[in-house]
Amino acid sequence: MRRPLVAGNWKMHGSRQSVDALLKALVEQEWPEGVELMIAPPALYVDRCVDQLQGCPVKVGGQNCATQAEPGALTGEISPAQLRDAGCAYVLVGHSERRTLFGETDEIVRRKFAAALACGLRPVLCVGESQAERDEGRTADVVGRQLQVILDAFGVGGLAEGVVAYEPVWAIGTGLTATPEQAQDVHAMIRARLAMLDDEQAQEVRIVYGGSVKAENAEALFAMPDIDGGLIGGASLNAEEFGAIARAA
Ligand code: G2H
Repeated sequence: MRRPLVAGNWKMHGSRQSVDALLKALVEQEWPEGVELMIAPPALYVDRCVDQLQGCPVKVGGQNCATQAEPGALTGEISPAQLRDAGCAYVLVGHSERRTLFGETDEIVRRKFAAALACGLRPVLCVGESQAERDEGRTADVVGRQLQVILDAFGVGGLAEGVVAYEPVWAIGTGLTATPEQAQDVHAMIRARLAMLDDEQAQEVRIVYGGSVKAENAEALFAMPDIDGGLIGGASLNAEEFGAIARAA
């Protein structure tokens, strides 16, 4: 049985004051048993999140990391070793905003995935197609290519150490959500691709959905057989709504 993961990606939101208020409200939520929970705050606030979530089942993750674990002359970067040292359990890699706005290639994503695993972090590998790619019928090609880079390097077993997040770019922050059936189709395609390599391990890999998930659409998405939770952006900035989404998993 795969344990669902409900993760919040706070992106570049928050101040010390608003983060403290959100953390207080998160601590007061009723969290479901059997669901893994994580928030990825801006790196500056990781420390206070780890401190203030002591005793709360919500884990902390990074939104991004450097391509290497070792210290070095990389101004502005944060290594996965530093995230681990600060108390993170997870790190997002290859989010579409990193790929499209910051030029992250599949090769950079592969190196981040490797560095995260080497530090004992669980990488959340984000994959997904743009609207144009979907319209051209290239969803399977694009998602397949993004996965293959990781599979070539680490196999299905390596991927199972992390999590796959399917986030169709056209559904991110747009209010447009993939229907449960659209999302399930891609999740099933991903799992089938993994199963061709290793059926047993493919059943262990968690594939979460991201893209305008809210309390009102979470239950239908999470009811799909290959959707193992969600990566939640905007709606994770509200503790009550994030709690409701977690309880729907
Ligand atoms: C997709 C998602 C979280 P949102 O980026 O990663 O954000 O739920 O705001 O679409």
